[in-house]
Amino acid sequence: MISCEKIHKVFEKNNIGYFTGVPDSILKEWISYIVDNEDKLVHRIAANEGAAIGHAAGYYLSTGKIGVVYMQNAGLGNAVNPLTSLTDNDVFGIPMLLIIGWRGEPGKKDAPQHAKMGKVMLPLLDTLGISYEILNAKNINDQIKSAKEKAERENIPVALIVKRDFFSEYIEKKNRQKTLELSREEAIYTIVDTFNGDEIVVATTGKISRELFECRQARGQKHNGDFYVVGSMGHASAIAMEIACQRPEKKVYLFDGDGALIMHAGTMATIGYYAPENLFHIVFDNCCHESTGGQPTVSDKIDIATIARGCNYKNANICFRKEDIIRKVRGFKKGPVALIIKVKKGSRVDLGRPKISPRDNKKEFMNP
Ligand SMILES: Cc1ncc(C[n+]2csc(CCOP(=O)(O)OP(=O)(O)O)c2C)c(N)n1
Repeated sequence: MISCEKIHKVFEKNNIGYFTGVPDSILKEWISYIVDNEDKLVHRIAANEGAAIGHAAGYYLSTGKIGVVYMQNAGLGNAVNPLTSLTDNDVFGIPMLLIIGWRGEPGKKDAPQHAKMGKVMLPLLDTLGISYEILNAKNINDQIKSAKEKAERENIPVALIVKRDFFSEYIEKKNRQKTLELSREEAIYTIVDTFNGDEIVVATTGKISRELFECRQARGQKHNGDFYVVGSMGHASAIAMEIACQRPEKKVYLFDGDGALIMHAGTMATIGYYAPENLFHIVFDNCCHESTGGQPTVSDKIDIATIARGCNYKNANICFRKEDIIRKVRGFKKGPVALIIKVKKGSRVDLGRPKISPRDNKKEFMNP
């Protein structure tokens, strides 16, 4: 294990002060440290990991210095295009460091959506021609120094892989909690309690799917109307839109998060263009990536309802209280409409994961 202070001393010594990315729970402590120290370093919260590569490229192009891109290995998928067509030495040759959290490490227990990338991450980096090292607390000085030197010498991205429990606990200094009443879980229960049992719900990655699953259990309801998009962060919207287009007789609810929505926000334009009347896009907006440790998103300063209207949604509203949620959801008629529910950060410590496998979820969903 290593403390966040210690790794940052090493970054400072190597004149590295630019950090961008999308969070991962393995990197939780370290990203909290970065957020707390934004007065001493540059931090850009990226929409997705591909965009983070773009930010670090822009930083290098304008300063000649290398930046650090952090991500969960799931995000390597989002980053492959800029890693092959922007930073690669066959194209522009742009150096940077990639710090990648290793989910789904073979032999370690993890959720099913991480198994494949966990297995193929190192071969994928080999295929991309990206050299890597697995970070080791004892060698951290040498590893960061030599990765930086290699990146600069060869004009390439170099990856440093982080295994679970690498960073020691870091207690956040900044209080990032908003003074909001409603929890995301309460909001989910409130909506589910308005249902008549015939709806389809497509739920996004992370705790939104986990809370919906537990809500169904607690209410003694079946899961066969729910599709839990446990991986593929940001793509629940595309899945829900198509289901709504193909099943016009059903009301389709998309349970989205602000982080997931921002990650692939372009799908809002596609939804607005095809405009399925039976699609109701609910965004649980806690201004953070709560599922990976509560790191901020940029949603605090953007107006998702206005974006939805600009994307040709029929209507979009923001609400804060249970009574308003009930009124709005009961009033849903013609979609696509968006309802942005402002919820506080946090969740139950004993929150479980869907006990149904993704394949069984698919089977039940397709044969209700
Ligand atoms: C491509 C990709 N990048 C990162 C992650 C890690 N991840 C899982 S859930 C999550 C946060 C989602 O935030 P949001 O949609 O706002 O929902 P919340 O957790 O706040 O309910 C992140 C970053 C991932 N699964 N996939």
